[in-house]
Amino acid sequence: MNIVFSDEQRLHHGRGELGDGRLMPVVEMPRRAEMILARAREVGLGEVIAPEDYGRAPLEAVHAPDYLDFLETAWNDWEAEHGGEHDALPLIWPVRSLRNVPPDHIDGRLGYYALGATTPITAHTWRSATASANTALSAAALLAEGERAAFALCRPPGHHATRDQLGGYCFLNNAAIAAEWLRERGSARVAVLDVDYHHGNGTQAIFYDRPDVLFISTHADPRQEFPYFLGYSDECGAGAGEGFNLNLPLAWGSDWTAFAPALEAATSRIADFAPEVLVVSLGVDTFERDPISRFKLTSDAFPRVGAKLAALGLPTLFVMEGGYAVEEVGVNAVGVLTGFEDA
Ligand code: Q9C
Ligand code: ZN
Repeated sequence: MNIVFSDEQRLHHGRGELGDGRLMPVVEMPRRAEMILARAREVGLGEVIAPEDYGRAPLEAVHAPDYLDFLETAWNDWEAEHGGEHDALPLIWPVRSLRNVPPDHIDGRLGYYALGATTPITAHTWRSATASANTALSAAALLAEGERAAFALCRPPGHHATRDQLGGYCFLNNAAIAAEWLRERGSARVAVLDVDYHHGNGTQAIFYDRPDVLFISTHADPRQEFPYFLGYSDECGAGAGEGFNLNLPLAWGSDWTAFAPALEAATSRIADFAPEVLVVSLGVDTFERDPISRFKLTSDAFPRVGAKLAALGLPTLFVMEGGYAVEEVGVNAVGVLTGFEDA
């Protein structure tokens, strides 16, 4: 299958994320993409194609215009106020006891448009995030042209980004943008399966009231893990979307024995839904040596995930999400894709 990737996706490189009570080195770094690209070339997965620019319309189909304006201008506003020596990070949020209104000052706006403090905005964030979204759209276009599968090597990732909030290293929800574009291009039903270690809260929220986009996520139980405040098994969708959201949380320490039945439940629900296309939010932070995660999948699990997805027999768009064991991220991510192709 062909790979879509843009050099501009290398530019965003945060200097630190807040964690464990201090500023820590970022784990979502350009080298992740280099490792995945190198492995894809090594196994001869397919051609590497640069994305087309789809402009603002497909972003606005998923994200609020005021949020996109914020993202585009945040670095300039931050630099004007604080200088360019440190990345932009939020410090206060419109929580329960406060008012949910966007203020004028960049410090207040950061909190309004962010759901956490682990996601630095840098001078290049907007360029990399839009390139990442265009990568997802260009890979979706390959499916629309009749390809069986395509790999969007997205970075920065997307699944934590909501309609109007960044977070969890995500700015634009690449998988949701691609899924919505495929819907508007004529696919009557689209399924999004999120196998990242973390719950895809952004994607869930974007499609929560929609019966035409089924969202399913396997992830670490939010009682124990980021994003903590969404991803529970009783979240089934709302209104017309009731029954079209399925969360399959798993406990810390889950290995293939625990993961495989969840994957089976997910694929069986997708088969019932009978979508015209499948979008996979592909995170490999379920890996046993991932530095921020606590599942126990070994590298040989990833081709099995790919084979299981291939058995659905659907046109499939893989959209890269998380995976922070940098030395192994290429083997693990590409392992899913070769597992899919070899099935
Ligand atoms: N000190 C994705 O995988 N919390 N995002 C990390 C580590 C944020 C992960 C805490 C995790 C976000 C796309
Ligand atoms: Zn993740």
